[in-house]
Amino acid sequence: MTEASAHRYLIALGSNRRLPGVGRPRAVLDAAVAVLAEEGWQVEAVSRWIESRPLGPSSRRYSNGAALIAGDLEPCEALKSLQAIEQVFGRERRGQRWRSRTLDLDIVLWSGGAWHSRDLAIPHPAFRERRFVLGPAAQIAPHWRDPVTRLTVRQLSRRAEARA
Ligand code: PH2
Ligand code: MG
Ligand code: MG
Repeated sequence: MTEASAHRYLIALGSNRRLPGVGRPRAVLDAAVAVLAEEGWQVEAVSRWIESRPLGPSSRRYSNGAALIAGDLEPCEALKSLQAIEQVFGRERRGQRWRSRTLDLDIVLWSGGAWHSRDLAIPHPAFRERRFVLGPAAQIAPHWRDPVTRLTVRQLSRRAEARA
């Protein structure tokens, strides 16, 4: 029998560049989920991938999705694990903010509630306005409650759709 994991995270996945050897953005997201599992995360649920218009300066469309992952890493260590996976997929952190990227893995919510440190804020500060995060997240974690607004992911998703 395996011990239950200490922490669960709702993460958002995004890609808007193809990666040689892997393929187009959707294939990058598929491959990222496989690497999450290889790195020891328990992948409990994965949304469908959606296509979305880029928010910000990039002109390429994104593939986006969400996943529920469990493990024993605390938020700062979890962020490092996700950033190491981004690097496996050739993500460069130099240069323009929000430049197009092969893989973006963001922590949206954490089972421990809110977290703030120098490099990391949970909940993700912008997730309540992002339909490309909330739509997929509502597929896999509709009842998860945002610790700040006390609204569920489904309620936040419906609110964002109504405002669009
Ligand atoms: N991520 C960004 C900036 N803009 N636009 C879409 N559609 N999807 C994203 O994942 C995204 C974006 C910064 O992380
Ligand atoms: Mg990111
Ligand atoms: Mg992001």
